[in-house]
Amino acid sequence: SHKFWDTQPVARDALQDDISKQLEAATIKDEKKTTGYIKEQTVEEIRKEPYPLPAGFEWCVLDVNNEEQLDMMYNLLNRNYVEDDDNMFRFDYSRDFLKWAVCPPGYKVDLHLAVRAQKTGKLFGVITAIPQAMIVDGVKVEMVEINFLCVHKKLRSKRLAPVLIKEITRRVNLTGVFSAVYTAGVVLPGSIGCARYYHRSIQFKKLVEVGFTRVPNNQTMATAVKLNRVPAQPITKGFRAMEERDVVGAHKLLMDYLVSFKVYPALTVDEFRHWILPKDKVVNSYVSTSADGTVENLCSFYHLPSSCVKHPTHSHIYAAYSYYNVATTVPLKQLMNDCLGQAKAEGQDVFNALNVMENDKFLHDLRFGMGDGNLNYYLYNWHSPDVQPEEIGLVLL
Ligand code: YNC
Ligand code: MG
Repeated sequence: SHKFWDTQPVARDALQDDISKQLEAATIKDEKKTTGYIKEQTVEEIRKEPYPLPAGFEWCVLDVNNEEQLDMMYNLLNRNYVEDDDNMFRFDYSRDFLKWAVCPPGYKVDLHLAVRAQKTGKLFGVITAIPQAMIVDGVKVEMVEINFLCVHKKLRSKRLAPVLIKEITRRVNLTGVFSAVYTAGVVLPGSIGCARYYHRSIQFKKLVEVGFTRVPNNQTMATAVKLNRVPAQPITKGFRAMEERDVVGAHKLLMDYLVSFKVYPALTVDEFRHWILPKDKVVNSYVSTSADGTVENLCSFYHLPSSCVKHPTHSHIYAAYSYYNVATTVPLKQLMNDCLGQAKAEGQDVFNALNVMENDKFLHDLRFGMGDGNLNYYLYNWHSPDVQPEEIGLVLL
């Protein structure tokens, strides 16, 4: 049972429930009532006062355009954010990445929420929300994306996370938004689907040295290195970095493509420009166009290094994460192979991709290996049918 989550407007996990509940879910599907609020609310009925914190702590917001406050957020996450199961690696989102991730068009500083010690001002917790309309089973709904929930290691298991979640929810609700989307490695109530990470080695030798991967039993280091080579030059004709002049066409290409998925973001042109236009060491994107400039193919990845927590010489694994990709005039596999080449040129050690959208079409042939651990997709206060990974058209950072 979940002391906190059982009180929240999220779908109950059919797998953990009894058969009558599953039948109930099936009935809802038959009536085609697959999507809608779980709990109807109005702004007027939302609590006006912040939730209380334990003695000695207070709420604050983080202005990430202020270097000192950005540093505080960066340091909390760099030391306390997500680690792998063996505690060998920890996400090290860069400062520039964090600014980009929490400041899309329409962002609100009030939703970059933190908990600090009253006396010292030291940060002990953070959670962020950014606005994003989503399409769920064909229905458009205003939502926020929740990310960067983190509690300092010294304050773990003291029920601070539910307070952070309740307070961000209250603040979001006061803006007239009542639903949210988020992903997490852990299994919690409210999951609508589950995807898996796959990893493609680029700097194979380094990945072995840091303990991220191993030389397969039937291979030598030299053969493994050879097998993981990527094209030095793109195969796709006209493949180049995306530019401002491509934005409108690439936006149309992506949105026309995303319509085929059950869950995807309803990106405006401005949001698309923010998320996809290249930003050094943050996000890379590439297009190819027809002679008249029509964007025909698009691929992209974002930069999320991990610290090697215990390694004596290697400080980081540099990882590219597959973002949004659309291939219309070349095979997706070819486009992504070109993308791997660019990731290598950008200094990446590994290329990661979820088995969402059509990624399954290239994962095997391009030598991606299955990771351990799932990424669960969640909706807060919005009914959705369960979705298979290939029905998900959303990648969160
Ligand atoms: C988690 N990741 O189940 P129950 S992902 C949500 N997301 O509640 P305590 C989580 N809930 O089961 P700790 C969660 N992890 O009793 C744990 N919980 O009902 C639940 N890790 O709280 C948990 N970042 O404070 C339990 O736990 C309750 O001290 C226990 O803190 C948890 O950003 C955490 O993995 C994750 O920093 C902060 O372990 C801490 O352990 C930590 O005693 C490393 O909490 C970093 C890490 C999570 C990354 C992410 C998405 C978060 C989504 C949050 C939910 C948003 C709901 C929608 C809100 C807006 C609504 C509108 C409109
Ligand atoms: Mg706690």
